[in-house]
Amino acid sequence: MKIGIVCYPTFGGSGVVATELGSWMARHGCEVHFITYSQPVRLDMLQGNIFYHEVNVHDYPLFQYQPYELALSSKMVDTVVREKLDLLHVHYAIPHAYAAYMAKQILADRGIHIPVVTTLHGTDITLVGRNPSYSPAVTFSIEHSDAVTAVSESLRRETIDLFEIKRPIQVIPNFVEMERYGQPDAALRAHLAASDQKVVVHVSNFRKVKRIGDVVEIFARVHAQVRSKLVMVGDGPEREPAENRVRELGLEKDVVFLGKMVDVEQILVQADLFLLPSEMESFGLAALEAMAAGVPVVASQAGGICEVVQNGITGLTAPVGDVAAMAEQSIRILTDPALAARFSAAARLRASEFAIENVAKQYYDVYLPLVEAAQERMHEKKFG
Ligand code: GMT
Repeated sequence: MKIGIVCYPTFGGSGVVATELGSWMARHGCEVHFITYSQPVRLDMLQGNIFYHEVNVHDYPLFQYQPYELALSSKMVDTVVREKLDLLHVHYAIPHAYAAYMAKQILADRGIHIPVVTTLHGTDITLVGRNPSYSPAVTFSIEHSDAVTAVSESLRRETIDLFEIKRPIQVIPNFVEMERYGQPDAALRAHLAASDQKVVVHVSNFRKVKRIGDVVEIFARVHAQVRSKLVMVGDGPEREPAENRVRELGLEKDVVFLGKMVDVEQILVQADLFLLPSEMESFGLAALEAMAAGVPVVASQAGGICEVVQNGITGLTAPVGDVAAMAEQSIRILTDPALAARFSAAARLRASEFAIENVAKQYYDVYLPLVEAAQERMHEKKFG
């Protein structure tokens, strides 16, 4: 099968899911074509069956805003025709589902029927998509996709509540490659923290929804009672205010900002605790990755997090913004080795339920009947 994947090529969860799903499909005999504005950060171009088509938006002084959707639709049309693609899978509704709808119409005009699968990831619905400036176009393009998937039951429900969607939405969760999460490296651990310090980790794109301020406040309370170090991985608009707050609290020696990292698992396997106090989170891929590394999670009860982190089994959860509760929960885990070991084992076991080989297959099962139906339709048109 020849699949075209459209995604954001950055460090965000949707880009990671799209890239790793594409790599898995390529390893399992599909030809995978990424169509995006720059090469996805986690994409291994040396792996066979992987191709990359860059969307170029040409600057023209008349335009205050450059028409990316137009360039993307045209690139999709061009790639489908040239590479004889069987299906387009777009990750993140805005503007990808909309651009795919246009590409599909242009191709239909040329007698090519290309099925479009749209995967909803979260903020494309819960934050950006619901904005009245976008919602009619988002509703339309979701409704006109050939199949729609959402990464959690929570996101599926929210999509139905917020938009008038009649088309069924299938839940296919995020996934992990369990084999990537090996044993901790003693030298790296020694580099990150002193031997008597606990390592607390947070990974995100440092946007407002992540409540980075809460991460710092929770850690400040933990640090007052447990010798510990906070390792912050990622970058984004909330990093600077967080660094300022860390300085105000006098914690700069024990809080380290590592910036963006491709191999996050190297840090996760060193951690004693993972913090995710987000305002909203359709799934919480970062928490799942921590669990795959056997790390207990303390998180907010936002969106789909509770479908991943089992309160009292793989970690502990509290209402959004309840910094005191999350600090108390973190201290409990960090000071009770038996509890931490129990959570750690259960976290890894729970993560294995989201192993890529189980989840990627669910996407393939969505693709296959659509591709077969499209081929049949084109065959009928040609031969009557
Ligand atoms: O805001 C982010 O975390 C990035 C965003 C994205 O689309 O890149 O992540 C969303 O998609 C991830 C992959 O499906 C989910 O695991 C995240 O929970 C979701 N983020 C939010 O809902 C805030």
